Amino acid sequence: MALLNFERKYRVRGGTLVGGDLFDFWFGPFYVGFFGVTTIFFTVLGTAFILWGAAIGDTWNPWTINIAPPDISYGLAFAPLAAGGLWQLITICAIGAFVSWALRQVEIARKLGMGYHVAFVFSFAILAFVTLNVFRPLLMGAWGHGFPYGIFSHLDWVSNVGYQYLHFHYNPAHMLAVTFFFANALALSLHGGLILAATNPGRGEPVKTPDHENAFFRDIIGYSIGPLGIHRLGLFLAVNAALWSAICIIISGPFWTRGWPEWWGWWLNLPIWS
Ligand code: UQ2
Repeated sequence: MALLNFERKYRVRGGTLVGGDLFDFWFGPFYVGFFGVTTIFFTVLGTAFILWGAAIGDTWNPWTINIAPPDISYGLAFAPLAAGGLWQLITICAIGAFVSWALRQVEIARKLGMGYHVAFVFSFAILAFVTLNVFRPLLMGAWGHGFPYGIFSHLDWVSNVGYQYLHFHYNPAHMLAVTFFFANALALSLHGGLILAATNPGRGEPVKTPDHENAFFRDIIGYSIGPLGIHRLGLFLAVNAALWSAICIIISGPFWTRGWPEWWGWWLNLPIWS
Protein backbone atom coordinates (compact mmCIF):
# COMPACT_ATOMS: atom_id res chain seq x y z
CA MET A 1 0.00 0.00 0.00
CA ALA A 2 1.40 3.39 -0.95
CA LEU A 3 2.35 5.49 2.05
CA LEU A 4 -0.25 8.21 1.44
CA ASN A 5 -3.05 5.67 0.93
CA PHE A 6 -1.99 3.87 4.08
CA GLU A 7 -2.03 7.04 6.12
CA ARG A 8 -5.47 8.04 4.78
CA LYS A 9 -6.76 4.65 5.90
CA TYR A 10 -5.16 4.61 9.36
CA ARG A 11 -5.20 8.28 10.37
CA VAL A 12 -8.46 7.91 12.24
CA ARG A 13 -9.75 9.08 15.59
CA GLY A 14 -9.51 6.86 18.63
CA GLY A 15 -7.07 4.91 20.74
CA THR A 16 -6.20 7.86 22.98
CA LEU A 17 -5.46 7.18 26.66
CA VAL A 18 -6.72 10.54 27.97
CA GLY A 19 -8.47 13.62 26.63
CA GLY A 20 -10.73 11.81 24.17
CA ASP A 21 -10.76 13.70 20.86
CA LEU A 22 -9.22 16.85 22.33
CA PHE A 23 -5.72 16.61 20.84
CA ASP A 24 -6.48 13.70 18.53
CA PHE A 25 -5.07 15.23 15.33
CA TRP A 26 -1.91 15.51 13.28
CA PHE A 27 0.42 18.47 12.79
CA GLY A 28 1.94 17.84 9.37
CA PRO A 29 3.43 14.33 9.62
CA PHE A 30 3.39 14.32 13.46
CA TYR A 31 0.67 12.87 15.65
CA VAL A 32 -0.04 15.38 18.42
CA GLY A 33 -2.29 13.87 21.12
CA PHE A 34 -2.39 14.88 24.78
CA PHE A 35 1.09 13.47 25.31
CA GLY A 36 2.49 15.28 22.30
CA VAL A 37 1.42 18.50 24.00
CA THR A 38 2.93 17.46 27.35
CA THR A 39 6.15 16.35 25.61
CA ILE A 40 6.52 19.79 23.97
CA PHE A 41 5.63 21.51 27.25
CA PHE A 42 8.26 19.70 29.35
CA THR A 43 10.88 19.88 26.60
CA VAL A 44 10.54 23.64 26.06
CA LEU A 45 10.39 24.36 29.79
CA GLY A 46 13.32 22.05 30.59
CA THR A 47 15.42 23.55 27.79
CA ALA A 48 14.64 27.04 29.10
CA PHE A 49 15.86 25.97 32.57
CA ILE A 50 19.04 24.56 31.01
CA LEU A 51 19.65 27.87 29.20
CA TRP A 52 18.99 29.72 32.47
CA GLY A 53 21.45 27.47 34.27
CA ALA A 54 24.04 28.03 31.54
CA ALA A 55 23.48 31.79 31.63
CA ILE A 56 24.24 32.02 35.36
CA GLY A 57 27.16 29.62 34.98
CA ASP A 58 30.83 30.26 34.15
CA THR A 59 30.89 29.49 30.45
CA TRP A 60 29.04 29.15 27.15
CA ASN A 61 31.54 26.55 25.96
CA PRO A 62 29.15 23.69 25.12
CA TRP A 63 31.62 21.07 26.41
CA THR A 64 32.01 22.63 29.85
CA ILE A 65 28.54 24.06 30.61
CA ASN A 66 27.54 22.48 33.93
CA ILE A 67 24.29 22.50 35.87
CA ALA A 68 25.03 20.72 39.14
CA PRO A 69 22.61 19.06 41.56
CA PRO A 70 22.26 20.61 45.06
CA ASP A 71 24.98 20.17 47.67
CA ILE A 72 24.59 16.99 49.74
CA SER A 73 23.77 19.22 52.75
CA TYR A 74 20.36 20.06 51.21
CA GLY A 75 19.39 16.43 51.58
CA LEU A 76 16.08 15.73 49.87
CA ALA A 77 14.82 19.32 50.18
CA PHE A 78 14.25 21.84 47.41
CA ALA A 79 17.36 23.92 46.86
CA PRO A 80 17.64 27.58 45.75
CA LEU A 81 17.47 27.82 41.96
CA ALA A 82 21.12 28.82 41.52
CA ALA A 83 22.30 26.16 43.99
CA GLY A 84 20.81 23.03 42.45
CA GLY A 85 17.16 24.09 42.25
CA LEU A 86 17.44 24.43 38.48
CA TRP A 87 18.89 20.91 38.35
CA GLN A 88 15.84 19.69 40.29
CA LEU A 89 13.41 21.44 37.92
CA ILE A 90 15.32 20.18 34.86
CA THR A 91 15.13 16.64 36.26
CA ILE A 92 11.35 16.95 36.69
CA CYS A 93 10.99 18.31 33.14
CA ALA A 94 13.21 15.57 31.71
CA ILE A 95 11.18 12.81 33.34
CA GLY A 96 7.94 14.55 32.29
CA ALA A 97 9.15 14.66 28.69
CA PHE A 98 10.46 11.06 28.68
CA VAL A 99 7.26 9.61 30.17
CA SER A 100 5.10 11.75 27.85
CA TRP A 101 7.08 10.41 24.90
CA ALA A 102 6.55 6.81 26.04
CA LEU A 103 2.80 7.37 26.45
CA ARG A 104 2.65 9.00 22.99
CA GLN A 105 4.27 5.84 21.64
CA VAL A 106 1.51 3.85 23.35
CA GLU A 107 -1.25 6.00 21.84
CA ILE A 108 0.20 5.73 18.32
CA ALA A 109 0.60 1.96 18.72
CA ARG A 110 -3.06 1.73 19.85
CA LYS A 111 -4.21 3.72 16.82
CA LEU A 112 -2.35 1.34 14.53
CA GLY A 113 -3.49 -1.78 16.40
CA MET A 114 0.13 -2.68 17.17
CA GLY A 115 1.78 -4.09 20.28
CA TYR A 116 3.33 -1.78 22.87
CA HIS A 117 6.86 -3.13 22.37
CA VAL A 118 8.47 0.22 21.46
CA ALA A 119 7.10 1.96 24.56
CA PHE A 120 8.06 -1.06 26.66
CA VAL A 121 11.70 -1.08 25.60
CA PHE A 122 11.95 2.74 25.76
CA SER A 123 10.75 2.52 29.36
CA PHE A 124 14.01 0.75 30.23
CA ALA A 125 15.99 3.79 29.07
CA ILE A 126 13.73 5.93 31.28
CA LEU A 127 14.30 3.48 34.14
CA ALA A 128 18.07 3.89 33.82
CA PHE A 129 17.79 7.69 34.01
CA VAL A 130 15.29 7.70 36.89
CA THR A 131 17.43 5.18 38.78
CA LEU A 132 20.47 7.47 38.55
CA ASN A 133 18.80 10.77 39.40
CA VAL A 134 15.76 9.83 41.52
CA PHE A 135 15.78 6.32 43.04
CA ARG A 136 19.45 6.26 44.07
CA PRO A 137 19.49 9.84 45.44
CA LEU A 138 16.30 9.00 47.40
CA LEU A 139 17.90 5.87 48.86
CA MET A 140 21.10 7.80 49.65
CA GLY A 141 19.16 10.66 51.26
CA ALA A 142 20.29 13.58 49.07
CA TRP A 143 19.62 14.91 45.56
CA GLY A 144 23.32 15.76 45.49
CA HIS A 145 23.97 12.12 44.56
CA GLY A 146 22.45 12.70 41.10
CA PHE A 147 24.73 13.36 38.15
CA PRO A 148 25.33 16.93 36.90
CA TYR A 149 23.95 18.12 33.55
CA GLY A 150 26.95 18.88 31.39
CA ILE A 151 28.99 17.01 28.81
CA PHE A 152 32.35 16.85 30.61
CA SER A 153 30.85 17.22 34.09
CA HIS A 154 28.71 14.08 33.80
CA LEU A 155 31.76 12.16 32.54
CA ASP A 156 33.71 13.38 35.60
CA TRP A 157 30.79 12.24 37.79
CA VAL A 158 30.90 8.74 36.31
CA SER A 159 34.66 8.58 36.79
CA ASN A 160 34.50 9.86 40.40
CA VAL A 161 31.67 7.54 41.42
CA GLY A 162 33.55 4.65 39.86
CA TYR A 163 36.68 5.42 41.92
CA GLN A 164 34.56 5.78 45.09
CA TYR A 165 34.02 2.03 44.79
CA LEU A 166 37.75 1.57 43.97
CA HIS A 167 37.23 -0.39 40.73
CA PHE A 168 33.72 -0.32 39.34
CA HIS A 169 34.47 -3.08 36.83
CA TYR A 170 34.45 -5.56 39.74
CA ASN A 171 30.72 -4.76 40.25
CA PRO A 172 29.05 -8.02 39.07
CA ALA A 173 25.93 -6.20 37.77
CA HIS A 174 28.22 -3.77 35.88
CA MET A 175 29.96 -6.81 34.35
CA LEU A 176 26.59 -8.10 33.13
CA ALA A 177 25.58 -4.68 31.75
CA VAL A 178 28.85 -4.31 29.82
CA THR A 179 28.52 -7.84 28.48
CA PHE A 180 25.00 -7.07 27.26
CA PHE A 181 26.15 -3.83 25.59
CA PHE A 182 28.94 -5.67 23.73
CA ALA A 183 26.69 -8.60 22.78
CA ASN A 184 24.13 -6.05 21.55
CA ALA A 185 26.77 -4.41 19.33
CA LEU A 186 27.80 -7.84 18.00
CA ALA A 187 24.19 -8.84 17.27
CA LEU A 188 23.33 -5.55 15.53
CA SER A 189 26.52 -5.61 13.44
CA LEU A 190 25.80 -9.22 12.38
CA HIS A 191 22.17 -8.33 11.61
CA GLY A 192 23.00 -5.09 9.76
CA GLY A 193 25.74 -6.83 7.82
CA LEU A 194 23.52 -9.79 6.92
CA ILE A 195 20.58 -7.64 5.77
CA LEU A 196 22.79 -5.35 3.67
CA ALA A 197 24.59 -8.38 2.21
CA ALA A 198 21.27 -9.99 1.20
CA THR A 199 19.79 -6.78 -0.22
CA ASN A 200 22.94 -5.70 -2.12
CA PRO A 201 23.96 -8.81 -4.07
CA GLY A 202 25.55 -6.81 -6.89
CA ARG A 203 24.34 -5.00 -9.99
CA GLY A 204 21.78 -6.98 -12.02
CA GLU A 205 21.42 -9.72 -9.37
CA PRO A 206 18.05 -10.32 -7.66
CA VAL A 207 17.82 -9.40 -4.00
CA LYS A 208 18.33 -12.48 -1.79
CA THR A 209 15.73 -14.04 0.53
CA PRO A 210 15.55 -14.99 4.24
CA ASP A 211 16.49 -18.53 3.12
CA HIS A 212 19.84 -17.13 1.98
CA GLU A 213 20.26 -15.40 5.34
CA ASN A 214 19.50 -18.63 7.23
CA ALA A 215 21.81 -20.64 4.99
CA PHE A 216 24.67 -18.19 5.51
CA PHE A 217 24.68 -18.66 9.26
CA ARG A 218 23.98 -22.41 9.10
CA ASP A 219 27.00 -22.79 6.80
CA ILE A 220 29.24 -20.75 9.10
CA ILE A 221 28.25 -21.83 12.62
CA GLY A 222 25.59 -24.50 12.09
CA TYR A 223 22.87 -22.30 13.56
CA SER A 224 20.55 -19.51 12.46
CA ILE A 225 18.42 -17.73 14.99
CA GLY A 226 16.04 -16.65 12.20
CA PRO A 227 14.79 -13.34 10.81
CA LEU A 228 12.28 -12.88 13.65
CA GLY A 229 14.52 -14.40 16.32
CA ILE A 230 17.33 -11.92 15.72
CA HIS A 231 14.96 -9.08 16.60
CA ARG A 232 13.80 -10.86 19.75
CA LEU A 233 17.47 -11.36 20.66
CA GLY A 234 18.23 -7.69 19.94
CA LEU A 235 15.37 -6.53 22.15
CA PHE A 236 16.47 -8.91 24.92
CA LEU A 237 20.11 -7.76 24.78
CA ALA A 238 19.25 -4.03 24.64
CA VAL A 239 16.69 -4.19 27.46
CA ASN A 240 19.08 -6.17 29.66
CA ALA A 241 21.93 -3.71 28.98
CA ALA A 242 19.78 -0.88 30.34
CA LEU A 243 18.32 -3.00 33.17
CA TRP A 244 21.67 -4.22 34.53
CA SER A 245 23.08 -0.70 34.20
CA ALA A 246 20.29 0.49 36.47
CA ILE A 247 20.89 -2.43 38.86
CA CYS A 248 24.66 -1.91 38.99
CA ILE A 249 24.31 1.71 40.11
CA ILE A 250 21.33 1.27 42.47
CA ILE A 251 23.26 -1.35 44.46
CA SER A 252 26.34 0.93 44.67
CA GLY A 253 25.84 2.91 47.86
CA PRO A 254 22.39 1.82 49.02
CA PHE A 255 23.35 -1.88 49.22
CA TRP A 256 27.16 -2.01 48.97
CA THR A 257 29.34 0.76 50.42
CA ARG A 258 32.81 -0.76 50.21
CA GLY A 259 35.05 -1.17 47.18
CA TRP A 260 33.65 -3.57 44.58
CA PRO A 261 36.85 -5.69 44.47
CA GLU A 262 36.14 -6.53 48.11
CA TRP A 263 32.72 -7.95 47.20
CA TRP A 264 34.52 -10.92 45.69
CA GLY A 265 35.70 -11.86 49.19
CA TRP A 266 32.76 -14.31 49.28
CA TRP A 267 34.64 -16.34 46.69
CA LEU A 268 37.98 -16.26 48.55
CA ASN A 269 36.16 -17.07 51.80
CA LEU A 270 34.48 -20.23 50.50
CA PRO A 271 35.25 -23.05 52.99
CA ILE A 272 36.42 -25.32 50.16
CA TRP A 273 39.77 -23.41 50.01
CA SER A 274 40.72 -24.15 53.64
C1 UQ2 B 1 20.40 -14.98 11.84
C2 UQ2 B 1 19.29 -14.40 11.14
C3 UQ2 B 1 19.18 -13.06 10.94
C4 UQ2 B 1 20.23 -12.19 11.39
C5 UQ2 B 1 21.37 -12.76 12.10
C6 UQ2 B 1 21.43 -14.13 12.33
C7 UQ2 B 1 18.23 -15.45 9.32
C8 UQ2 B 1 18.05 -11.75 9.25
C9 UQ2 B 1 22.43 -11.81 12.57
C10 UQ2 B 1 22.61 -14.76 13.05
C11 UQ2 B 1 22.56 -14.54 14.57
C12 UQ2 B 1 22.94 -15.48 15.47
C13 UQ2 B 1 23.45 -16.81 15.07
C14 UQ2 B 1 22.85 -15.17 16.95
C15 UQ2 B 1 24.14 -14.58 17.45
C16 UQ2 B 1 24.09 -14.42 18.96
C17 UQ2 B 1 24.56 -13.37 19.66
C18 UQ2 B 1 24.40 -13.34 21.14
C19 UQ2 B 1 25.26 -12.20 19.00
O1 UQ2 B 1 20.46 -16.17 12.04
O2 UQ2 B 1 18.31 -15.24 10.66
O3 UQ2 B 1 18.03 -12.59 10.33
O4 UQ2 B 1 20.16 -10.98 11.18
